Amino acid sequence: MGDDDVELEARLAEQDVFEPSEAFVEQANVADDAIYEEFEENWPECWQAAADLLSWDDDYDTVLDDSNPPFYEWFTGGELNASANCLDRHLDERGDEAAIEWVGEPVEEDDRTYTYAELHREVNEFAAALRDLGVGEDDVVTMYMPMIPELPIAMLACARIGAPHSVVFAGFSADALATRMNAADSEYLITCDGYYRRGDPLDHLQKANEGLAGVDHEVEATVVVDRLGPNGDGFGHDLKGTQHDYGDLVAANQGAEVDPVARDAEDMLFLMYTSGTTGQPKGVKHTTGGYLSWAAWTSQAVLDIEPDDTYFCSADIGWITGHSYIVYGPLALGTTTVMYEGTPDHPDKDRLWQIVDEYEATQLYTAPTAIRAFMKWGSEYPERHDLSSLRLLGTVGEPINPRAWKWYYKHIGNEQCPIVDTWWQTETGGMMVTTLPGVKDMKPGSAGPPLPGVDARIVDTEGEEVGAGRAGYLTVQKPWPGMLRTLYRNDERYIEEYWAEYSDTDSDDPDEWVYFPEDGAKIDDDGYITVLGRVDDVINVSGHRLGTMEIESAIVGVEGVAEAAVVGGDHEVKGEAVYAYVITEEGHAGDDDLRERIVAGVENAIGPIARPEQVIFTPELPKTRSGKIMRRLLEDIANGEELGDTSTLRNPEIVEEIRVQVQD
Ligand code: 6R9
Repeated sequence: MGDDDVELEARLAEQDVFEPSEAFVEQANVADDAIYEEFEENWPECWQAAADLLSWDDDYDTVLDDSNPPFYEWFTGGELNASANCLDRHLDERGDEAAIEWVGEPVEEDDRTYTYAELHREVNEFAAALRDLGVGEDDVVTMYMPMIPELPIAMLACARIGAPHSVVFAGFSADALATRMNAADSEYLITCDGYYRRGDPLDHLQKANEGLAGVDHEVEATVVVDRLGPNGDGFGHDLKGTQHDYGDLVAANQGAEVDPVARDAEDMLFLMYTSGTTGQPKGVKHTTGGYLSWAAWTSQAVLDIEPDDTYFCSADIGWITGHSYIVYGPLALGTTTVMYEGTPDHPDKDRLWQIVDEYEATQLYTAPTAIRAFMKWGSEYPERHDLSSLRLLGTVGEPINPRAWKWYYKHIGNEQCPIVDTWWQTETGGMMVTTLPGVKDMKPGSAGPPLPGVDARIVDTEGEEVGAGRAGYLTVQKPWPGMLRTLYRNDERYIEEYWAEYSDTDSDDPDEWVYFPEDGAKIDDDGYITVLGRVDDVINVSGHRLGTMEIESAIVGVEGVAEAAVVGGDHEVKGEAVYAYVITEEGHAGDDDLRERIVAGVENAIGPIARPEQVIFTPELPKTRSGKIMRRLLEDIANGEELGDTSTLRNPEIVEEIRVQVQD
């Protein structure tokens, strides 16, 4: 630690409340505290403010239809098109301004700027091509693509013709792709030949083709973007059959214009699969009117985005953060959104700061796991660059510890930028709990109060509100426009997963319905919420949600494994890491070979992000007398913590045997 850091720690360590700077407040999009009361008194009509940020082809009749909870409908009767809202309506005033600044891996020096006019043009051309391939309204189109501009182009092209997209994170495995295409009966895939990772070309089409082999229905067409050019020749891929080259399709449709399809506000804009407690991922359904207005309103109110900004979110579009806050929110507001390909430590550990400097980014939205890594690498990396263009900083994905918060505040924001710590989920569509940066003080470690009009409360197991300081469960007691509408083709599971816990599921009174995000939390006297983490069997690795069941079933699928239990253990940078406790089958040794096959099995089934940090072989798992695995105990072992009373276990002797392996 340098002298500066020592001084910073001393000065900032004591401080637990931070005010936004006057300079920020003066220009903030929302600067009046009265908004909280106004929205509460005027709920749900207050959400017209969000809908008003969009252009509607047909006005809506009702703000909220809550006649059939929890199947809420927003802005009913309204019609709009998401691609027209993100592109066409900006053309007159901002046609020549940058819509997307794409910063590619620094291999080819091929950064690209798309003005709104250029983006509009290519989206139209590709939309025409998709139609030619047979894509119709409501056909689900899957995208399996890394951070290349053709991904947002494809998303907007689908939105233009009313075809919902389902983006599968490029780091997911072939199996994960197949599972998601099967679950959605998706007959179209858009992918690419490969991409660069730390300077090296990586074969992606092979993985896509393996995934396609696992699809249980006919695939009408696959579109392949040529990202690597001659650098991909070594992979030897030839497009065959129903595979098309993206470049050829766009060229063949040069200058084509496709009228944006007027979609009902409640029509599906996209599906996004996310991990749950069971092995089967959940297909979260988002709609055109509610989702887009939520993404736009929160981008304006929380990220303080204005059209003249150059806004930079370092997330991947394969996750919800990228959907809402790289693509839809920023483009709906007509600003410049920066997307980058690669990793924050290549070619050097100043990649993000280099981008902020070069593009003069005004906001940076990133994840605590990244901030913890930056902190570890040291402040000399940001110090190499001029970061004075930044006006606001944000974090998302997991709780941020006060030390990391303060490092971010000082070394990236120069104590001038407010930080918004935004709690939300794939299911919520956009931000729910965070400070409004021009209005509220910040408390490091605490996300802040619920946004105006959001009725988030902390309750106990009975659903009763708990007092300040006590841990409980986070709930949302009123619907909001950006909420998921259901789990795709599975209304029952939608109710079971999110509502059953605290609702009277026989009632048609919306007051009896409470949304449960499966996070633990506490609240302080000022109404600031500190989110404590998941309370289900989902772990959060580097801000990514992984179901322990999914990982366990991958491990049990490996030859030689009899049983497995997966838990999250604390990790300095990743937040949580995967710990796998494994019982081998008779005749199989728990050796390095099996360990390697287990790691490979998890990577094949899910992807490298789910790779176990440790595989611990054990003859038994600690179980209660009723036969339940004591996960809490396995977590304590992973975290090197003192183990409490184990005498109620069926097999207490096993605990010490496992502990010695992990902790000593
Ligand atoms: C946007 C996103 C959602 C889960 C969520 C919670 C955790 C997200 C957080 C946070 C504490 C924050 N989470 N933001 N925990 N503070 N600011 O991350 O969506 O991938 O669906 O994950 O992430 O546990 O339930 P998703």
